Amino acid sequence: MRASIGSLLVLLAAGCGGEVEIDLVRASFDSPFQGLDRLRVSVLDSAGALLTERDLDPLAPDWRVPGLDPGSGRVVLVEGLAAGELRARGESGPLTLAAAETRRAPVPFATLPVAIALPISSIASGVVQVDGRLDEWANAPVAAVLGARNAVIGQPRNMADLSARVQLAWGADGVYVAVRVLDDCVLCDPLYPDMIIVSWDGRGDREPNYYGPDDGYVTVGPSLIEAPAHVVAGVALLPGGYTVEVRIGWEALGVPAARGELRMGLEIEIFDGRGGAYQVVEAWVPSPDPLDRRPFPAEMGTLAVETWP
Ligand SMILES: [Ca+2]
Ligand SMILES: [Ca+2]
Repeated sequence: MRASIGSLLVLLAAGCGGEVEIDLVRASFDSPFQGLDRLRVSVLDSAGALLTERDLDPLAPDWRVPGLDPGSGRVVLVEGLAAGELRARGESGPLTLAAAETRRAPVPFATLPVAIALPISSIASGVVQVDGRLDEWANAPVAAVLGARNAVIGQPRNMADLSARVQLAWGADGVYVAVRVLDDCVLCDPLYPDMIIVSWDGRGDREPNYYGPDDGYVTVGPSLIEAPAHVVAGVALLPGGYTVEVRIGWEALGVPAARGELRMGLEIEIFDGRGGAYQVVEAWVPSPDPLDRRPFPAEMGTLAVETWP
């Protein structure tokens, strides 16, 4: 089955006939619609304010959100719920909704422990420099978010205290990970440096209690970068947090360069240090003890390398 199902579209219709086709890209092995009793589509403005929200029939072939005013910086959030609990999620990059123009944009839509990487040529602009600055990712969709629900140690006071948005892509050189971390106290404790750790299981063979040659991790924060061979990372400080960019080469992942449709293991953890401890730690897929050891491949979430368009 092709991963990109063209019929799963959300049509955002502006006045005067403009339209953005939101193409919900799924992984071939994932069933993000299964068991949902509610599919909620929200359109937000660039400041995160809700412009419109509607429930859609999860079984319908496509959906229409009409009557939006033209504008830029619109974000489409697609959430799948079962018994009131969030099960699946997708989020577009900022979209421009113009009158009398039809465009198509991808939104990776997956159950929560699955994240989708799209071709970097489709979602990032220009040549990606792995320097921690995420300019190239300005229009890319969001593959995963970390927040209070991901807390495994402590609890963040709010999103500004500790949260993250993850964007994923792949290309000839490997898998790219871009993370925007909100942390309102960066570099507050030199003994407990703020950082993220990205871990992978390149072959997706889910070793239960050891790391194979296709598995590894990279540690990146404003005061440290520790990367194994064939992995490069960069970091940049921003007001209210920091941004991280990582490229994991195919050599580190132990697989040949992808042409699409690969399944791997992936984990992302963020650490917020202050006052002599890591006060809050969030893990994209909760793992046993992120301060004690890295998750083994069998404990990681799943990364789907997919093609689009
Ligand atoms: Ca960059
Ligand atoms: Ca492995």
